[in-house]
Amino acid sequence: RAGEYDVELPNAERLVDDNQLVDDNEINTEKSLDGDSAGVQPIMGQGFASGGISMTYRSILLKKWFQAPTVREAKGKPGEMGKPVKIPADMKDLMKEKFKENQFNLLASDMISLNRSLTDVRHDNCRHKHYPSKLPTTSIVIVFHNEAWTTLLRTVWSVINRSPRSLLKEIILVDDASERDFLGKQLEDYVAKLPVRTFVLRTEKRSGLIRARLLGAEHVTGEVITFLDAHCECTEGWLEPLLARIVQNRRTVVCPIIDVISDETFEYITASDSTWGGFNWKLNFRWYRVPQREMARRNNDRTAPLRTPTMAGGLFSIDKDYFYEIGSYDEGMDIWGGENLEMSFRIWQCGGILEIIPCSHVGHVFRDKSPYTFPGGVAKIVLHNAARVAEVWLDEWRDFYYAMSTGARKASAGDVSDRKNLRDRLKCKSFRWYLENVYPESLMPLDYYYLGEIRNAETETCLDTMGRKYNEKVGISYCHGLGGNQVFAYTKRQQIMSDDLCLDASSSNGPVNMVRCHNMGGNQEWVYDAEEKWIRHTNTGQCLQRATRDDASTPLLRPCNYTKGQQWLMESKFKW
Ligand code: LR7
Ligand code: MN
Repeated sequence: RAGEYDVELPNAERLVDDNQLVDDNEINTEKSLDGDSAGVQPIMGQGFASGGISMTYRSILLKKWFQAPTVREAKGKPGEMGKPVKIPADMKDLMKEKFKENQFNLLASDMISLNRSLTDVRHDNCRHKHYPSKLPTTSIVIVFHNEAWTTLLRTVWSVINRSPRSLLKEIILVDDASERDFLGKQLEDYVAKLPVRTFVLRTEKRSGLIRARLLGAEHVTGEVITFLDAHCECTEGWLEPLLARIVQNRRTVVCPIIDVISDETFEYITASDSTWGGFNWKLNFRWYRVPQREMARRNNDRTAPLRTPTMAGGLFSIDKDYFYEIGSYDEGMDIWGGENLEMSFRIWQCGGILEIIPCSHVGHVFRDKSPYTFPGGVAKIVLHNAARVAEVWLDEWRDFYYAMSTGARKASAGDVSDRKNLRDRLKCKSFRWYLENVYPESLMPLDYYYLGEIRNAETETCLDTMGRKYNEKVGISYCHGLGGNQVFAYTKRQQIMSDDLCLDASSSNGPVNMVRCHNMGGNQEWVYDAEEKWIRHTNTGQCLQRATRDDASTPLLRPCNYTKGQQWLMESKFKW
């Protein structure tokens, strides 16, 4: 329904999905799946070719390291080398039943070795890169609520098996009030026997992933904190390039490429290396194609660090002291959501750098639904967290967020004064600076004349996306004044946009469609004449006109004729 907030369920979209513009052929299929990476190739210890250790890094603490040995394929076992697991037909019912526990194929996960082998998915040029022979140590922090045994421990084992041992200070598991027995003493006994110091911390009550991570971070003794979700698999050479980048500049926060572990088959699927993080008006994290300008900045080297406007949030490394200097996390955020964008904006606006390191690959089980409860309701929690982001970091662009729904306007951000003080204390730059310098491609336009409803003067109806998707006609309906589908921005680039959709016409009699904004004028350029109140389509010279009785659902494109049916009011300047 119009104006109602459709809360995006916590189903972080897959990297290889929808029109996120990722080519299929970038999924890596070229590698032989049989043991081509078996055998150790020691390339370490011989100094470093590029960069060097920055003087700001506390170099006395750097450890000499040697590459971890490759995990060999256990021939004949399910899922080895990242292959998909096939469930026998007579087990399909059991499989469906178990799927509900974690919203992934638990039966498949349980069949796979905790030490399963994977292919070396890195770009060829990554394998020959040299990193400093001394790197900082890291502690791995993994928070979980009701995680499955096999996914949790496969995460832990993949860290142990594929990280240079001397760089691995400890693995800290933070149990966020799970209700599963095996995550109690059984887990503690198990991790006590691991070859790397590993221990379990527990939150007293369900505190959400943000505060659980803060608890884990307090116990970190390594120089760098590396956060992982509890259903990941680290691949060969994942850690070295992350740590090496931090050594060069300790204000760099680095993420691996997040590959896809299928929630259905547990197949390991390499993700695109030309994708970065963005966000929409609702403040949902989204993957988008990396623009040409960033490719050019990297001299078209696909293995060079990629500056990303935002991060997905679950998998990253950060210098421990820097983590606290820059304000760790917002403790006022509950359960899930928002912290990824909050940290992204904070890093960029307060003098840091956020990067994806393409030579580091870690798989993550992406799922469609969240398996756990959101005490108090999903909408309430997610909107509360997002409102905190908007209030503290977005300046006037917070209007775009609030415009999208009454739900967002009603959800309370709570007290954000501490976070605003932090922003002042760190002398962070404005959101305008961020849009200009970090993310000019953002869906939030840098300059815009208007944000609000667009009302026809004759019929008192308003342009309305009707919640329709790409390449469908724009709608028109009675003005409800609730924002959401009836909110449009008229931008300085002369687009009429709603989130990622722009009004677009390709022939002089319409229709007027909603097409993904391309920011290149053309069929998406409209001139609003504030005197005459007409909206003229530049390419066709035609004017936007109210709907007719024959088809009351969509406005028309007709020769300009000075009638009231072609007058549009942009007056409800959006106030939340
Ligand atoms: O109350 C909770 N307590 C927890 O400890 C809720 C969750 N958790 C744990 C949970 O068990 C898991 O280990 O927190 C971790 C993340 O939760 P997920 O796996 O349900 O989140 P996600 O993978 O769907 O969501 C992404 O966005 C989140 C926003 O809050 C976090 O930043 C996640 O870490 C993040 N995951 C990734 O970045 C992996 C790539 C996904 C994408 C895009
Ligand atoms: Mn996850």
